Amino acid sequence: MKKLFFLLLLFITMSSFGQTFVANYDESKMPAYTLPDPLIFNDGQPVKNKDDWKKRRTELLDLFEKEVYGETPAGKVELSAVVISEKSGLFNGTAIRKEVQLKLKNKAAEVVLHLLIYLPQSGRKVPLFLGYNFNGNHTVSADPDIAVTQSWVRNNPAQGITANRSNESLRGSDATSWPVSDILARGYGMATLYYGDVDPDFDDGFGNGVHALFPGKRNSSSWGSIAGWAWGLSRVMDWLQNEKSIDAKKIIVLGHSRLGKAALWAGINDLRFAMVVSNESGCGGAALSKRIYGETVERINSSFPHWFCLNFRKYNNKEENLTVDQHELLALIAPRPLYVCSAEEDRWSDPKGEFLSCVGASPVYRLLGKQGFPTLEFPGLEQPVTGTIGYHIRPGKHDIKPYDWKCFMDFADGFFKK
Ligand code: GTR
Repeated sequence: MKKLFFLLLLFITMSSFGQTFVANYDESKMPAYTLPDPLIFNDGQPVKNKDDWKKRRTELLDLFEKEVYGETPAGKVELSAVVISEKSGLFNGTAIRKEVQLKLKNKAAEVVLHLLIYLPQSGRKVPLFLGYNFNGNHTVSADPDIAVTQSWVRNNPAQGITANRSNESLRGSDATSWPVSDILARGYGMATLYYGDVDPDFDDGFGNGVHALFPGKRNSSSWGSIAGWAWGLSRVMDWLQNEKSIDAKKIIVLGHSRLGKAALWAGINDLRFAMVVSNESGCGGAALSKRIYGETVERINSSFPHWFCLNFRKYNNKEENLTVDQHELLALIAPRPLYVCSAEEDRWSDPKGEFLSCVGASPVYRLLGKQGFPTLEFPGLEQPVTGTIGYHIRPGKHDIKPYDWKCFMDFADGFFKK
């Protein structure tokens, strides 16, 4: 009997491993699909004016919460901050670097975030980019003073990461993603923190990270990690907005890849963010789901079962049943400026699907009296197109590069440096 059970288990395991996922990269093999219209209410009535949009926005937000990212708990936390280090005179006497510890606390738990901030030393209030980093603040710059993250990180024996702890050897390893001196030279500040401080990126049943602050029974629309990361960005905003050298009305939230998905959701839920940047956020980010190109809903839910709410799994291989698509997600940022970028070789993130999302979000911007996205034509490489929504595709792989940053800043200049 035991042997039979074992054989059965072996069979089930082997057959599930046997189903290798083959991504579709052929436009001609995409299903025919119709995108839902962001300007039609769920009951079929048209959205005619700005007041109608307010109601429609609530409807759409509710759908994305319940069916995709999960609902963020309404409970509050206490926030306290301690400046851990502060150094001025960096970059030839032009900049200040600060490390700030933010403690989020309530009766259930305490979560500690470590913020790394660079500000021009001008003393003027500056616009600022806020975004998560993937591997810890010490990877953002080779500066030996930045504390090595003590939070959980994914093991990577090739980099000497074992026992889920980072180390000195990674210092500055992600510096090309954070061109600090360029950012400062253009008059922007920059704040970053390790996303694993907010929620370690593995499926632990939502016991750790910010989920621990709101324990209790979970249901099919309880929040996942992306919503947790987005919420964390808002808590950082709570603190940044009172900083005297930061212009609280010009804080831009940005992110690459999974952190781009989190930046989008943060910008949507927190209207204090003045602009949003999605860099190659792909499936569950800026890319349309219904195209079935590159990463799919089924694939993302199986690789990362903790990112979205359980309801999102209803759409595994059934994208046609989604009543929303990601152009409507982008529309929820309106009328604020939004910049989306793709990379040519990053087909997994579906560059065309990201571009079409910008096109699809545009009518909402126009209803609100903004330009939206100025073209229906997919632009050439390194030819940014900009309205209130901006987009570019650059050559190369899935990454965030100084060129991308240059484009975000060119775009942001148009709104914040007038
Ligand atoms: C991939 C995932 C993408 C994207 C990416 C990243 O493995 O499939 O959705 O988020 O990770 O964050 O680098």
